[in-house]
Amino acid sequence: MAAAIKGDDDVAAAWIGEGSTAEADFHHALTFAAVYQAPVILNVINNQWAISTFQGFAGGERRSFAARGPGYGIASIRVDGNDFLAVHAVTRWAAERARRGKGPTLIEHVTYRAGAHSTSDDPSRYRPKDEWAAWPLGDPVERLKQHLIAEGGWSEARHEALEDELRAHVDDCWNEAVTYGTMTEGPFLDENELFEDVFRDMPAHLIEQREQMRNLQED
Ligand SMILES: Cc1ncc(C[n+]2csc(CCOP(=O)(O)OP(=O)(O)O)c2C)c(N)n1
Repeated sequence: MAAAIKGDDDVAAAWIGEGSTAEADFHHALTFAAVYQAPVILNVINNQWAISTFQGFAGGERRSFAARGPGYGIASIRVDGNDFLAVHAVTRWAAERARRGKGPTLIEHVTYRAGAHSTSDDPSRYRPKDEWAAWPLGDPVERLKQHLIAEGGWSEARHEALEDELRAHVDDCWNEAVTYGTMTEGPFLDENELFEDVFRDMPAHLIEQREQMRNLQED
């Protein structure tokens, strides 16, 4: 909204999981965006799973997530989220609309979370182990690669070289990052700081908790 008020052509973009669309905050955001015609792109990443909860729980089997936009007067579109060029095209369209003062756009990206939600998640507990293999839309990088090779602008050799280059770049970044510390090796923060800089006057329950922590540290 700051960009719109200042007359800049900046555009804001947000990403949210399909599961989180069932939280009230999502609808506050749609109302705000529609009422103020905010120059924003609201991306719903429908990866079929909200940890162990299938997207149908959030209503995705009755209507698409994109269909939630028109009720608010928001232009909306559903895209194959594993098709790089399609995602690029709709995002450009949405950004141009926002820049021209035509307000928000809702984009539903249909995709699939092939791996676990997090390191503590075990997907085999709530869905077939081989479900990912049946997902028809395919790996987006592989699809783009095949497409570009078919168009004549890319090759297996160039792809491999780029992968090596990117892998080396990620390794370099990792090696640099660990020079600043790691979760297991430190440097560790002073836990007493946990209670500071939140309230001007520390409330009684925090003073009590800090006391409890100090007692534990002494034990
Ligand atoms: C209000 C609230 N309830 C529950 C959680 C726990 N939680 C963390 S991630 C997650 C699943 C989110 O799924 P989705 O919105 O589809 O996003 P994705 O993880 O697929 O990107 C849940 C339930 C939370 N963070 N906040």
